[in-house]
Order: sequence, then C-alpha cells, then structure tokens
Amino acid sequence: MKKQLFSGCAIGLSAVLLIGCQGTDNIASESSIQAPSKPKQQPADEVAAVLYNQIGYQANMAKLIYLQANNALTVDVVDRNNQQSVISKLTSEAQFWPHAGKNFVELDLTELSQVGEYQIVIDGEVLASFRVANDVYTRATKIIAQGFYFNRASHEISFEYGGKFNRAAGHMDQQVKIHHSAASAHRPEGTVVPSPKGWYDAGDYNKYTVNSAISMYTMLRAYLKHPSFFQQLKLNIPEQFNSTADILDELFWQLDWFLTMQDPNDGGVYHKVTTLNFSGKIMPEAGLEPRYMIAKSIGASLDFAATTAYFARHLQDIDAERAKLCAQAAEQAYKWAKANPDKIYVQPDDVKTGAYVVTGDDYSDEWFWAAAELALTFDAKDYWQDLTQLQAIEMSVPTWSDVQGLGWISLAEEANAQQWQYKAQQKLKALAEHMSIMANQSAIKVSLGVFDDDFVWGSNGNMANHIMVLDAAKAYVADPASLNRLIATNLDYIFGTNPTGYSFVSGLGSQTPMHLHHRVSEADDVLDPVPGLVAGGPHAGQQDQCDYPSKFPALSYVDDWCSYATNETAINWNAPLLYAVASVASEE
Ligand SMILES: [Ca+2]
Ligand SMILES: [Ca+2]
Repeated sequence: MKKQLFSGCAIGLSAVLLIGCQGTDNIASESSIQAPSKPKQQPADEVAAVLYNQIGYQANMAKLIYLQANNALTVDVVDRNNQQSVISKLTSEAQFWPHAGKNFVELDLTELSQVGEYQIVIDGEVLASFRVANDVYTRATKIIAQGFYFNRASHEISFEYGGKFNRAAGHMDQQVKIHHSAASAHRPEGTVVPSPKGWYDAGDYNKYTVNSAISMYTMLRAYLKHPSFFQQLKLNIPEQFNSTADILDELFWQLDWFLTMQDPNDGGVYHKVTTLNFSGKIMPEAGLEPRYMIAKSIGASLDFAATTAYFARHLQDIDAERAKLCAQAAEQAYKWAKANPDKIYVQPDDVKTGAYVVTGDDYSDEWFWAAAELALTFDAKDYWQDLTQLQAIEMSVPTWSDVQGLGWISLAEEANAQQWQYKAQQKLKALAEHMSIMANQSAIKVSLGVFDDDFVWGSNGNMANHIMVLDAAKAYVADPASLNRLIATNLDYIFGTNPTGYSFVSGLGSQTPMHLHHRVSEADDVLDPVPGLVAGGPHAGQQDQCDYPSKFPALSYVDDWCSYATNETAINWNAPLLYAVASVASEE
C-alpha cells in the first residue's frame, strides 16, 4: 500500500484526488522552477495536488486553498448540491515553498461564508471537494479531547465509552519498583510504590514526567482560556455526569498519577515510570513486565514544580483539595532542585525507554519556568529573585525541552509585578509579529518553517505550539486579525493544507493516518486507528530509516508503523493541538 501511495503517480486528477499524489522529487530540477510564467488558462492536469482543509472551513474564518502548480489558474467554485458556480477567480502567481521544493498558487475563498459543500473545478474537471460549516472545530475539539481518554493507563475502556475501541485495563501500576538509579535511604532499590493512572505518553506504554508537565500546563491553560466552552463540551467518559468539566476530569486522571512521581521524603521527582525496554506490539493488558521508578532528575523536578505551582494557583476555586496537594508538591520539588542542581538525568545502562534529556542542556529554561510559576503562585521574594537572575532569557515557541515560553506566557497574563508583565507581553508580541510577517511571505502562508528547528521530530506539535503562542499574543498586538488569519492557515495545514495529502489527525479528514506508531492502534483488531491523535509529522531526519517518499522536510512523512520519527503520537503534541482547536471552537 505504501509503495502504491508514493510511486508511479500519474499526474492526473484521479490520482490527485484518490491518493494525494506528490509525484517524485528531483531536487536539482524542481528547485530551479522559481520564476512563474505569466498567467493564462491552464488545463486541469497542470495541477499536481490540491491542498485544502479536509475537515472543513469555519464559515467566519479565512479560507485558503493551494494548488500545486507552476502557473496561475482560473478556478470555479461550484455548489455541490445544485452544481451552480458560486465563485470564479484567478489564483495568485506561483510561489516556491522551499520546505517541499514545489510551487503553489493560492486560491483565497475567504469571501465564501455560506455554509455548504463545494467543489474546486478547473476546465470542468472536479479537483476536490470541501465544506464550509459552523461547527468544524467544536467537533474536532471533542474528538481530540477523547483521544486522551483512549490513552488512559490503569483503566478499562468499556464499549459504552470506547465503542469499537473498547479494551481491557493494563498497567495498573500499583506495584512499581524503585530502580537502582532512584534508590535513596528512605526508598532503597526494590521498594514498591504505587503510581497508577495517567496517560500513556506516546506510542509506547510508559509515563514520563518531563513530557507530562508541558502537556498538562497546556491543557489546563486551554480550559482557563475558555471555561464556559469546556464546561459545555461533553466527552464520552465515565465522569461525564459529575459536576466537573469533562476536560478537567480527564486532566485529573493525569494529575493524580503525576503527583505520585514525587518522593515525599525529600521532594525530588522521578524522571519516569517505565519498563526497562519498550514492549512489543501488544495490548495494554498484555504488558506484564515489571515497571520501575527511574532516577530523580533536575529536569523532572523543575518541570514538576512549574506545573504543580500552575495547578495550585488555578485549581483553588475548582478543586481545593488538589490545589493544596499541588502547592505543597511544587515547593518541595523546587527545594529539591535547589539542593541538587547537578542531577541531570543520565539514562541507566539497563533502561532503554525514552530519555527526555537534551545533551548539553543548561536547564536555564526549566529554572525560568519553575521560578516564574512559583513566583506567581506564592509571591515570595526568593522566587522573584531567582526569576530576576534569569531575566535575559528569550521568548520562544515552547517544546518539552524548551519551556521558557510557558513562563513568559504566564507572566504576560498574570504577573502582578508590572515590569514583568509588560516585558513578557512585549516579548510575546514581538515573536508573534515576526511569525506573522514571515508566514505572509511563505508560499502557503503558514508559520511552520519560520524557525530553523520547526521541521524536526514532532513538527506537527511545533505547529500546534505556534498556534498557542499566536493565540496568547493576540491581546498585545495592534492587528489581532492578522494573527487570527495565521491561526486559521496553521490549522488548515494540520488538517490537510500541506503537501503530503494527509490530514494528520486520526479520524479527522478524508485522508488520515491509518498506521500510527501507537501500540493500541497497531495491536487491536480494529482497522481504524484510535481517533483524535495527531501524528508527529514530516521532517527530514528519517532516524528510523523507513521508506520515505522525499527528502524535503515537509514531504518526508510516511503513514507506516515503521515511522516512529514521523507517525508516532504523543501527549505533548495532542495537548497543544487541543488548545489550538479549542481556541477557535470557543468562537463558533
Ligand atoms: Ca465531568
Ligand atoms: Ca531545556
């Protein structure tokens, strides 16, 4: 199937529509096609691909469609029901997008605000169908939020809540052993501690503190930005009838586990709960290998301190008991970090699961984020002083290993100390305006690719974090409409307006990942993957040495279990995506 998908593509319309044909890459010849000729009517087979949002365009948002073509084209937009032409217009001139090595022309259909189904027609041939609707992102938010439920550890998913994705519980984690790397006087090697609940981190069945921290911050932040939207968003989970918003119930499943990662004897936080090796392609209940608490670390402790401080501050009126636990946890973890600044995580020889450590990281960003959240929560002089020492740190788009942006966002929105608030807002504004200017100059008007490290492992997560930054910056820029427009085109990219032909979220789109590197999806007997999970996304790393269709970063993606580098799922990519779709859905 994979071979058919990417080789021997006829550049004909049926091929484009059915399999999203990209043709073959020839870097030398294609990169030289940069100067489009003057506009003239072209036959439809000049179009190698149509890039459009496969889940639909929100009626009140920008609607950009791109055709992979070397010349401007006249396109008819036809109402699918009555076959009447509603718009006929000339596309832009072709522009080269270096990340895919292709030329694209732009069709701006923002004026099309009537809800309906439409066809893109050139010379009487239908190239693609798309819809305009009023509930595009509400539906997407629901499915993506439900994706977290499907990743619950220690939980049976019954037919009532999972439908065909029902499965037995696995990884109860009531008897996790202290690994030799985590041994202490109070908890010597082999001590048994409980660490139940939480979500599986990614395609594997393990639970990692560092990656959970940013994911949990992002999800709580999504709720706090749009509480009434989320209070009305019903998920199909067992807690749907209690008085708590379902997204918070889901988040508390993770929080309750997260708090078990702290050693109550000294406040230090374990890096992860994992088996020694990754399991095979098995269902959760078949994962019976022993699980271990692995080494306390500075990265885990600081990220834990930041996250629990953030939760302590914001759960006070939602769940006072959990807020109190978080407050104690945050200060203890930070205290441990101050006493153990050199405890950088070192992967023990007998442990092969994810390391979540960057060689050479000085942890200044983790220190900054933790100090910021603790200062905002406790307003104590020591925390503000620690923060002041790190004030030269720049704003950047957050990732699990680069978290200072989370601190700056919190400061921008919540700092009582006015100089911090103003400084943070200016940094956010500058970053977002830069992204907007650069995106406007790109051939498909997206901000992914603006920064050098955008097309890396988890590029779709980066795109979702771009959207979170843009959304956070809207309050501080002169032209928020321009950021809204970029948020729309960035979302379009994830849901299909990209040159791979895929909408990258399982169950959301007409061509979506079917072979995610996700153990449940691979091991169950269900043809479809678990819905609501975003694939890591394209980048040229190809670390898994799978069979990729291209070396261009934006085309280097393959929907195959083999491709853990581009087709795995992870909570730190789904969380900002949840934030991104909710930010738009709350306006629907
Ligand atoms: Ca509920
Ligand atoms: Ca870092």
